[in-house]
Amino acid sequence: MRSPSLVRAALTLSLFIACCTAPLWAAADEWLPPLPDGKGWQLAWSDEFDGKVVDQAKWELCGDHKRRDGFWVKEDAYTDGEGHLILRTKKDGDRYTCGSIRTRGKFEHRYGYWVCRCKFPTQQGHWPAFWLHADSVGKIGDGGRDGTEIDIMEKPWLDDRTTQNLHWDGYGKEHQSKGTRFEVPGLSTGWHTFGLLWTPDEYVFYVDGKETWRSNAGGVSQVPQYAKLTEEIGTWAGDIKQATLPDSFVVDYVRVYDPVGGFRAVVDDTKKDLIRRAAEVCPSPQQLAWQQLEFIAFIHYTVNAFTDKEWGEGTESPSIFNPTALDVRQWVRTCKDAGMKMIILTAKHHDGFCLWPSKYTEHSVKNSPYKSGKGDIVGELAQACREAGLKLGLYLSPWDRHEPTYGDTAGYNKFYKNQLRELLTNYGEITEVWFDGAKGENAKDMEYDWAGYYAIVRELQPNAVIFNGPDIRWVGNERGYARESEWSVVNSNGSLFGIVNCTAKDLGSLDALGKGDRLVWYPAETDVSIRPGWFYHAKEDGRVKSVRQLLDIYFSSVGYSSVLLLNLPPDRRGLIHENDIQRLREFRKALDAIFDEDLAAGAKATASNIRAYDAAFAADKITDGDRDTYWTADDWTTTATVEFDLGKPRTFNVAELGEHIKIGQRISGFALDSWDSGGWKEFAHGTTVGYKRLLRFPDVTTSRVRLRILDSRVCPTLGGFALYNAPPMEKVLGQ
Ligand code: FUL
Repeated sequence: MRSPSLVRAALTLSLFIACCTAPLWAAADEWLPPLPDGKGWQLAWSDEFDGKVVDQAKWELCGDHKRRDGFWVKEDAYTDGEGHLILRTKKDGDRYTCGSIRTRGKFEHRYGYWVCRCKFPTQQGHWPAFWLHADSVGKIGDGGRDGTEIDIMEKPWLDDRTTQNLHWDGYGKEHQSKGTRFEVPGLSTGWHTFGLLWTPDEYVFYVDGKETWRSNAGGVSQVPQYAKLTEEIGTWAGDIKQATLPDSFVVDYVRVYDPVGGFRAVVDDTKKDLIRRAAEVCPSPQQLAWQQLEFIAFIHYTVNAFTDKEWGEGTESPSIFNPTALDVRQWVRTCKDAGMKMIILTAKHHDGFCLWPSKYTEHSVKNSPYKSGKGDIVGELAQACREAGLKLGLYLSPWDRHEPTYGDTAGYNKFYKNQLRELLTNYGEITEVWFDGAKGENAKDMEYDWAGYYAIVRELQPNAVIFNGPDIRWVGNERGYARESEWSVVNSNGSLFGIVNCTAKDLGSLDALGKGDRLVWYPAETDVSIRPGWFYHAKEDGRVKSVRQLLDIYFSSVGYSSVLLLNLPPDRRGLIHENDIQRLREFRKALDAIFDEDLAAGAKATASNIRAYDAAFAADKITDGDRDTYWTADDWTTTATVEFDLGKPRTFNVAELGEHIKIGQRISGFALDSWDSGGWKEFAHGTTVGYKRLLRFPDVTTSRVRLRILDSRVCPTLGGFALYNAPPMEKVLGQ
């Protein structure tokens, strides 16, 4: 009993009180767990123990019968007339007895905030407890969902220790449990509150309003349960013979609160609903296959190589296009040796000059000296890629400064679609179609028929991904850097081209997703040139990016779940310049040296939570070398730890993480710790993971690594984890 009459009071939100019409009753100074904005608590049930006797409309008095080393007897459960329940422990002849009450059959309820205020006994040999039970705890087969013993407080010790536990699947062979023990200074004297916030997804335990433990072990009970206040006698609590009796466990009140409108109103709140929907967006098979390419090449080639321009005017004569030693096989070899898996060629850049003999224009290779007008660079490259096992992508600039119909929406769209059909029909499999949004300031006004363009790609190349269309987005800059938090799930703004504002700083946070009414999988491609320009300029021969820059780009693109599209511009000969080739060789050498040996391969992995205790989702799936198997946790387990035992001390300075993105992207915060002389020490952290997250850090030597997932949507997944020891680059490159 706190106050003889309950007063109408502020609960968690004054706002709530202001707009509420039903009377809400709670003790004025009651602490209650926070609820989402706009939600409030209301009392569902309580006993303040104000009566002269225990209210048997609320409680069943247990006994008389044996319980452990003593007996539960009804006479040991009574009220003191001052607003308290007394559960007495006494010696009665040669037997020890104690009190126990429960609400079975009188108040059975699921979810809510359950709290009891109590004062502890002072003698050993018996222990007080406040717990929830259900007759179905013994049912086996659905974990603890069909009933769990929820021990909100058990205190078999006379000092300041206490314990909170969950038990399910009966008490026999199938019994499962999880719990925590801890100490609260001052707990053994005075009044204290013990609370449980039980939601459909989780249990959160509190002592004196401070969270002490949270768990969803057993899957969280979904059935109504009854409260129990008990004393028990047993050696667990010491020797009862040494106790000076009687002794008592005093309870001030038990209260149960529900969120106004029920838990579903809180749990299914908009944010949680958004989180679930965002977590469930998955890549298409084409997007997944594209992501796995990781590192691909861009080849920018047109009349610009001969005019030393970046954007041609469209007025160049085809006769200037005269590569004397053009060798697509050299391009393919260079890309393949560098580890690139696809080449995207500018079949037509803004100047309108076509690298294939298009029947829809004279502005092409067919009127150039190249192979006396008999050449077809798209065809030659397609053939060479096929032979080498590389994929081919094509860039067809919508902005065409040569084509006379440009500016006439109907006329030009027809022309463009014809060209697109040519390219997508005559050259075998095309894996990516690159739509460029660039348009000069003075370009004639016209509307591109994006829907029509995309439809042609889908019709002719159903396995291709569309860049700047529905499948792949631009990372937002041409410097080679993805975002710190790169989410592949975004909310489309409804436009066809680009579908989001690709340059926005934040595209994927819950805030950025807004209402999430058009959630789509839309991963980032990072395009950057190996030189300052996209096209070849002899004056840039000395400005090929350094290995250090390229590594930085790699870690900032591939290492942030993006695909790296690195541009290599052939020169006037039609060859990739020696300097670029040399740099790419060094870059490959550096990558090979870094990723030479995964020091975490086969490491013993253990996780704090395994989905449904299913071995198919166990932590060893992370280090089994198979990215298609993965570890995951129960739904709404948004934090977790995974420990990797490397077997022996290892030194490393690069880590790699990968989610199982086939089923969506979830992780939004993580940290990595190393075991260091008796304690964990953080050595790296990050936000999103996605398909692949690479981290670099100073050398760490340890035999154990811990991954802490700090936050994730619904539940994390992890398909891969690796550690590497990158040697000093000077050593690799012999500088
Ligand atoms: C831009 C173009 O204007 C550049 O010339 C280059 O092709 C780059 C990849 O895209 O929008």
